[in-house]
Amino acid sequence: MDKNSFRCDIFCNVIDNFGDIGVCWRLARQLAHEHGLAVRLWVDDLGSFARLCPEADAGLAVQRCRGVEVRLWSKPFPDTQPADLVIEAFACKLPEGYIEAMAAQAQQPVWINLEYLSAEDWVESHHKLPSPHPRLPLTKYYFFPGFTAKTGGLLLERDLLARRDAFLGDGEQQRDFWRGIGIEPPPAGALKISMFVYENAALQGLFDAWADGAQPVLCLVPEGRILPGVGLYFGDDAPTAGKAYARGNLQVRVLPFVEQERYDELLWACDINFVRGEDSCVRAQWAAKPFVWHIYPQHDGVHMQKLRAFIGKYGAGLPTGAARAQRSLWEAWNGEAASLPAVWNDFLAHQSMLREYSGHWARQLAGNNLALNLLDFSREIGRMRAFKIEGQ
Ligand code: TRH
Repeated sequence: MDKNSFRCDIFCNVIDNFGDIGVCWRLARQLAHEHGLAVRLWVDDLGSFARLCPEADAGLAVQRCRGVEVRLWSKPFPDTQPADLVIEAFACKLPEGYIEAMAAQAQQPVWINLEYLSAEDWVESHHKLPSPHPRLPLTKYYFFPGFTAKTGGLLLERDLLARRDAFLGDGEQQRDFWRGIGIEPPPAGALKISMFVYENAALQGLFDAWADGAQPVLCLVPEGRILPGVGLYFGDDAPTAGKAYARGNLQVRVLPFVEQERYDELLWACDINFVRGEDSCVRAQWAAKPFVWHIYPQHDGVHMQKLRAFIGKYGAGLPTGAARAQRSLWEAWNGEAASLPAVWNDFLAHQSMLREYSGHWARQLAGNNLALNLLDFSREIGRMRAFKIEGQ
């Protein structure tokens, strides 16, 4: 790392699950690897981080992982020189002392609040809005990821789509993937489905549809919150990674949680992906396969508005029948009363159209790259004029 590199601090407060750290870790790597920034990732839960990056030591307050300096966000916060670019992820509230130190810099850092992803229309008008500090001469700027040109776009590594296409075009890589997870490559006629979701009562009806269906289904379930539901269906009160189950035409394999960089292969290898939260949902879009989104449930129910906003944007380019099939399954999976076998069969009937469209959707989004937009915006704010972005 060049000692003159621009420095970036990313702050991540892990609320629950893996989405907050998932997005921050992905962004940190991208800024370091593709744009030459010296990145420090401050995270308050190294245990969660170590699940995504198993080489990390959850007991170490300072360590280097994959070209990023990973630091424990401890309380009290250590005295530290603020970076040139400061990214507060998901309004996580920076340490007071750090904010004071930012204000005391001769050249003030660019301070960005990176927000959650939403397809709602209001995002466009809130993207890049300034928020002056009430007391100090500092301004924070809101930066919203999104699906339209007037938003910050989505995280996408420079080589991801080429790696995906190479994987899909190479039988040997695919066979290696199946061997790597300890499964014989499935026969051509089997429908391969990945299932990374929250607990969901609708699972039982869906498994019934697959068990009774005409086509063999291989369902790959990374360990996580849905496992008790899988165990309930198969009468196993201790479902764990490595276990296999079968009923009728359905086979289920429970997979270990893998490091973040390997999760994409699972999405590429499957025909249909069930995903959740934020980051896995974006990865499913880059995988360009039909997918089903289990949105992160919020107490006040606002998640259903977010779900409908995305369904509206995504479905706008689909023919009516396919759009209806997608909407019905997504709504049923997210808690709307419906007959799961019926909506599943309708979805499956539109599989080839949904597959074709998912490729079109990914190509359309790929030009709006979040990391590039973030760096361009940082320069626009005017404090990083001399900043040379690598890789442009
Ligand atoms: O874990 P999540 O449910 O995270 C959620 C959401 O982000 C939500 O918006 C947020 O508010 C909440 O957390 C607090 O789902 P998400 O976003 O898909 O993150 C999962 C991460 O885990 C993603 O980066 C992919 C990664 N992953 C692996 O690294 N290995 C695996 O084996 C699997 C299945 C996932």
